[in-house]
Formats: sequence, structure tokens, C-alpha cells
Amino acid sequence: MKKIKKILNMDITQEIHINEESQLAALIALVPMLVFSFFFSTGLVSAAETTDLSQSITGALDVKIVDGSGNEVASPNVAFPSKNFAATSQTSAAVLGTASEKMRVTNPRGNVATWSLNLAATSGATASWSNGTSNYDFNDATALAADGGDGDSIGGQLSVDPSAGTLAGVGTTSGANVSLGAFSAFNEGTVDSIDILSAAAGAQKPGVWDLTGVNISQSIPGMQATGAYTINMTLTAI
Ligand SMILES: [Ca+2]
Ligand SMILES: [Ca+2]
Repeated sequence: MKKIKKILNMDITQEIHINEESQLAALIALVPMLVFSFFFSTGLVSAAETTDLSQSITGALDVKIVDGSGNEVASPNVAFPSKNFAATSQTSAAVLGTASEKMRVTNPRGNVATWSLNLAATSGATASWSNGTSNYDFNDATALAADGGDGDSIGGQLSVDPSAGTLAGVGTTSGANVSLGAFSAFNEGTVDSIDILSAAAGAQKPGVWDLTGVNISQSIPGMQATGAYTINMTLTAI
């Protein structure tokens, strides 16, 4: 009887041992499932999509006449000093580009450094100063404001000297490699446009520059009738 009891004890012990192994095996089998479940629940299995953001910046090479605050001047004007009627020719001098009417060139391009700024009569080589009834020339090289061999019958010549002008870079713009033009005078069919500023290859790009202090001078024929004369000129940046 005692022996049987011992055997039973042994059997019972064996039974328990079998159960422990079984639970361990079940736990080992559960580990990959737990790991998979962990990754799945934390989102490491995911999908993706991409999108572009876009931004356009527009602009073109430009010249404007601006005031001291950089605002475009509505009706730019260069007033030569008044002259008395005279029997012989005389000259009148003025300045193109002042603190309140600066010539501002804007090059917004990042890949082109070169440009030039020129001055020409808006109506072209046959333009003239006019007070509505009388005229005088702006591109006749004949001495003493006499008429020469050009297409009209009036004398007078406009000369432009940018060389003493003042160039100023706007903001962080450098003035390096931007050059003031040389003295020149309009001469019908020969000099119909005068370069007053030009940027070489090394000029900053993009950049913004202000030009002031370009001296201009006009010869007026003797016996020119009184009146308020005007001629319209165009600044072009190319
Ligand atoms: Ca002429
Ligand atoms: Ca002439």
C-alpha cells in the first residue's frame, strides 16, 4: 500500500512535469505572434504618398523713375532752367536723375547678369522740341545750333553725359561691374540712342540699381520763339 502510494506520487509528479513543458512550448510559440502584433499595432507597417508645393515669382528686366521712397513717379519730368529770348544760340543744362526722380533698373533674373539702359526720343530720330507751333532740333550736330543735313530744317542738339552720374545699389545690391556711359550727343541717323548705364557679366544678379546725376545739355537756336517747349524721351532697359 505504501509502495503504491509512492508510485502514484511519482505519476502525479510526472504529470505536472509534462504540463510545465507544454506551457513553455506554448509561450515560445506565442512570442512571434506577440512581436508581429506589436509591430502591426505601432504602425511600422504603413503606406506613403508624396506631393509638391509650388511657388511662382514673376518679374522682368525693368526701368522706372522712382521717388525717394522707391515709389514710381506718375509723371516724371526734367525741367531745364528758363532762358530769355536770344538773337544768338545758347545752351541750357539740366540733370536727369535726382533724389526725387531716380532712374531705377531692376534685374530680377538669377541667370542673366548683363543689361544696358539707354535714352532715346520716344518719337524716334525725327522728333523735335515743340511748343505746339515752333520747333527746334535735338539731334543736329551743326555748330551754333544751326540746321545741318538731317531730314528737318531746324537746329539744336541734346548731349548726355552719364560719366559724372551716381550709381547706387538698392538694398544688398553691389554696384560692381555696372558702368556709367560715356558722354555722347544725339546725331540724327548716327546716334539715335545713348547708353547711359550697362552691366557686365560679373554684375550682381538679381539686383536693383538707382542712377542719378546724369548731366544733359541742349543747344537752342538763336531767334527761337518764346514758349514752353517739350520733347518726350524714353528710357529703355534691354
Ligand atoms: Ca533732326
Ligand atoms: Ca536739323
